Amino acid sequence: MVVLSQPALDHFSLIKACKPTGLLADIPVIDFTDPKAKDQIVKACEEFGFFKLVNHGVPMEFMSRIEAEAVNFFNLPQSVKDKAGPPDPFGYGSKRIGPNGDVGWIEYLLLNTNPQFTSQKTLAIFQENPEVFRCAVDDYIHAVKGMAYEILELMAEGLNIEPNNVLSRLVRHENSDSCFRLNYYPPCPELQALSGRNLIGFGEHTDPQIISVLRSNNTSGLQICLRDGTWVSVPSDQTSFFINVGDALQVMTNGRLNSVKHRVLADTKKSRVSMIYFGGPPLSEKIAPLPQLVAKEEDSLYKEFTWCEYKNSAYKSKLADYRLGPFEKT
Ligand code: GA4
Repeated sequence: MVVLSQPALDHFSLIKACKPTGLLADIPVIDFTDPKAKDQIVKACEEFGFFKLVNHGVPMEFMSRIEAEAVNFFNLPQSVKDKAGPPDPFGYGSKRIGPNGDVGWIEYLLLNTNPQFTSQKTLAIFQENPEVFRCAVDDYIHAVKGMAYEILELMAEGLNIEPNNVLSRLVRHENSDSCFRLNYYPPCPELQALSGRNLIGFGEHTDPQIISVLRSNNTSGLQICLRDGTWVSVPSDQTSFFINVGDALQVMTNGRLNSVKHRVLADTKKSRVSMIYFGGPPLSEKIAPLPQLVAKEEDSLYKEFTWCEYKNSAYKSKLADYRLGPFEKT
């Protein structure tokens, strides 16, 4: 990683554009209506920790509505947006990601999906157009949550573990610690002057939760890291969802499913809008490899921890850190 002296980009990370290379041509695509979906999901999550979901049944209207509202928000004057920030971790953020010095070419809104936790700051997000924006967010989250539950149930069936809600119940729980992120990556015309370099919108990381459901507009930028360490670009598809395995699911499956490392690069001309639902367990939930996936006690790769412990530790880390390290058995 190199930091170059293009004044506007002084504090941002630039990486050589020659590698990563091509598009991920054989990205796993799962048709939700296919009777073989459960086995394909497991295979994709073992190999990549990532797949694209088509025929998902979520109306395109829900996606367009929230995207339009998000664009409206991010186009508001800076002073208005700032009323909803800084993120604590919820609220509006610009450039700074997390509490430990990470930066990216990004603006975002982070929301708790549990309305019980709505703070004054997050209410400020909806200030300009409260009814319409809020409703678009609620409808979208509701639809995507339902889909995430179903994916986790198919996953349990594909893994042959019972009951089939052993994973989904954590995210379905009324105290599930789930959140929702709206990202806006502005175009960066200055980048053109630095041909051969890419600007990091959101640095490499894995998601700490169980499952992440991402949808973006038609601007590419998302890249995933394959098991051999190569980065590949994921072609954008605004009608589909992209699903990530999170750290907690890697632990529960004793490493069988892979929490995928990913990042986002900024574009010179087009803005990228993405929305991600992160399905997490309740804070008090104990996370450990599921006994059905561990033949002998000594095969268990991870120590047991509560989701609260994992989150506290995650919030002390930097984006690119390997957060599961302290929870591995030695
Ligand atoms: C990565 C996944 C989600 O976007 C997120 C991020 C969170 C934040 O932006 O506040 C974190 C990051 C994410 C992992 C490590 C910590 C926490 C920033 C950071 C440096 C909302 C999450 O849950 O973890």
